Amino acid sequence: MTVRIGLIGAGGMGRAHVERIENELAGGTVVAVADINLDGAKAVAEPLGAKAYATGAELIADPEVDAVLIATFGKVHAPDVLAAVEAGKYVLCEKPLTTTAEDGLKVLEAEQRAGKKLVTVGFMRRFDAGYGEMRKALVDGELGYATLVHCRHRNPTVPEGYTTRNMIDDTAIHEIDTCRFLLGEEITSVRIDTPRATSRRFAHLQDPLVLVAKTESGVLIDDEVNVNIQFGYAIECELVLEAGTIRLSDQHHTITRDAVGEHHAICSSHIDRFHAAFNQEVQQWIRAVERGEHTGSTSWDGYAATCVVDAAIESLESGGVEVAVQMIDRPAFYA
Ligand code: ISE
Repeated sequence: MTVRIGLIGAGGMGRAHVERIENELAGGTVVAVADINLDGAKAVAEPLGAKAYATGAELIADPEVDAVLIATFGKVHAPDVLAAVEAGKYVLCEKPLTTTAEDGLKVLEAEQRAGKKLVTVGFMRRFDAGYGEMRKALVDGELGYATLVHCRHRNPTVPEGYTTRNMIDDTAIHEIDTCRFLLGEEITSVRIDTPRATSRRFAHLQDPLVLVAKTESGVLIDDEVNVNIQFGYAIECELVLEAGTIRLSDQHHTITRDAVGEHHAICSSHIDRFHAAFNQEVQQWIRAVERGEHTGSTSWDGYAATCVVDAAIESLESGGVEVAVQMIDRPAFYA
């Protein structure tokens, strides 16, 4: 069977997914594209012979769409995720699942009413080989348990519309999920530190900022979020265990030596840095949809990450105090 995918959101991320589904992956094809900008939807849909819609609701209602891929901005995810779940369709939604914990709860409730897990959140780092090795080392346990995780999340630049809130709910959310995934436990409190701001930012931004979090077992996480670092897209992560450390390597394949010195290329965005992880994520999702199964992170993961974001925003707005993360008990459905 070929999974007939409907894409909502014809921006850069949506187009990158179309490219991988049509040219790199097996088992799926994009049959419909929806975007609030109908011309944008048509520009992506027409070369594929796919249908174009101006709303996600119309695309979800199309009986020829088997599964839905949402790649719009976070704050408009909730109604489309809920509509897909209510239509009984599998949905892969880019992060954040929702931008409020309240909307996250609505998704959890709708999915439980549907009686099966239908929602996968696009936390693609879970499919990155390096993070996978780190997780395996933790599970194997030879180096003991984790005590600290040091993370750095650096973007070259961001557009003027990008807010300090987005540095948490759109950028740091990746480390929030990655640390939950690596450590296999929830984050219980969080605080935001605000160092001297770079002059290479739009004036409204607090850039960089550092998110400091603690987990149930007491692991301390520090995450430098720096969205105007200029030189490239750079993700670092070091796990400190009792008897060793594990550090994510850079993603270069070759090193050049010349008159300038020894150097290698640096990625420019998440789309190239995590290309292989995105491919794995979407390929596994297509295969799972074919079998009628869920794969990847759940809406619980999306909800839990949003609860940590909410606490971080509260800390930011209250001058950096440590804020306890509030979340409901994990329903047995997501055990
Ligand atoms: C973007 O949406 C991503 O998901 C990237 O991984 C992140 O680095 C960037 O800051 C976000 O805006």
